[in-house]
Amino acid sequence: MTTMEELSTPARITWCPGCGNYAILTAVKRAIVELGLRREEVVAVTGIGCHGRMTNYIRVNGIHVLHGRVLPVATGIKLANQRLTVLGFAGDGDAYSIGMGHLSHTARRNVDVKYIVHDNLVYALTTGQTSPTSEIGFRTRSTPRGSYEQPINPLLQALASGVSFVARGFAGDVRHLTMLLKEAIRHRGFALIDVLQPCMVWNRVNTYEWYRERVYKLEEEGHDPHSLEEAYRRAVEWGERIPIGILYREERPPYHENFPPLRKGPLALQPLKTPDLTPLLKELS
Ligand SMILES: Cc1ncc(C[n+]2csc(CCOP(=O)(O)OP(=O)(O)O)c2C)c(N)n1
Ligand code: SF4
Ligand SMILES: [Mg+2]
Repeated sequence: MTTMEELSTPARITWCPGCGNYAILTAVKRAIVELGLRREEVVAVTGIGCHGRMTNYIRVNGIHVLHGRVLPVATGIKLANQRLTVLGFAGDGDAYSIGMGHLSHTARRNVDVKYIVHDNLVYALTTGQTSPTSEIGFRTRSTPRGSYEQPINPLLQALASGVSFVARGFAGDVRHLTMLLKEAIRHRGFALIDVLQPCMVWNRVNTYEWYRERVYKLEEEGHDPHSLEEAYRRAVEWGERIPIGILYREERPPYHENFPPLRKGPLALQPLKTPDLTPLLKELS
């Protein structure tokens, strides 16, 4: 059984003090420990951004990929070996800007990967520009007079794309986030958790205090996560009240169960057959 200590790495953590990424890191480690997963069977895929350092700070298999390409790489890993638990970590820029197209296709295929979006409503690593989730009026270096673009709603996008497990977490509540991660990992199929992640430097509006005054837990209000209609109704809530918890979950077969080449088991465990090309080469010569 993996312990919290075994999941730590000697890397010096360079996130700013108070950054919401610390809570996400702790929750992920706790979820792995509490689910009794072997760290050798967990893979973390990270995009480019402050969140991308997750692979440096957690001792599981890790790959740091191109900006916006977390889901294609995570899909490839899962299809090669379904025994692995594949966790994708992306920023709001990564996931909902350059990587947005991948969301719909991973969703419709129901690939069994877990997508954790560190949603700080800003491009942090590149020193503060608006992201697709920045609110109207949000002042950044790229929008000194305030953003004038309508933000996207990631939960609505996920529901409309057919994501089979849609949740929102808050980095100010590690215990609740751990619960969400455990449920997402247990879910058979694609799971998205959009995590409200305060950034201490580039977002002085959506702070821990700002969220604490607004977040409420869906499970404490009798929300039925099996109702798509209910999920849509909750997903549009923002401002005075912001729901966290599991918005929607649906049971349907994950991609690898329908994908014909995988019926004989994981590709990684199938024998390598080198075809005899001699007849073909003779025919072509
Ligand atoms: C293909 C490509 N385009 C642009 C960039 C520049 N870039 C690096 S990180 C980033 C955005 C980071 O914002 P986000 O994904 O929200 O991550 P955060 O730093 O907030 O965690 C951008 C645009 C890049 N590295 N690669
Ligand atoms: S800039 Fe923001 S997101 Fe990046 S490490 Fe600092 S607090 Fe965290
Ligand atoms: Mg961001």
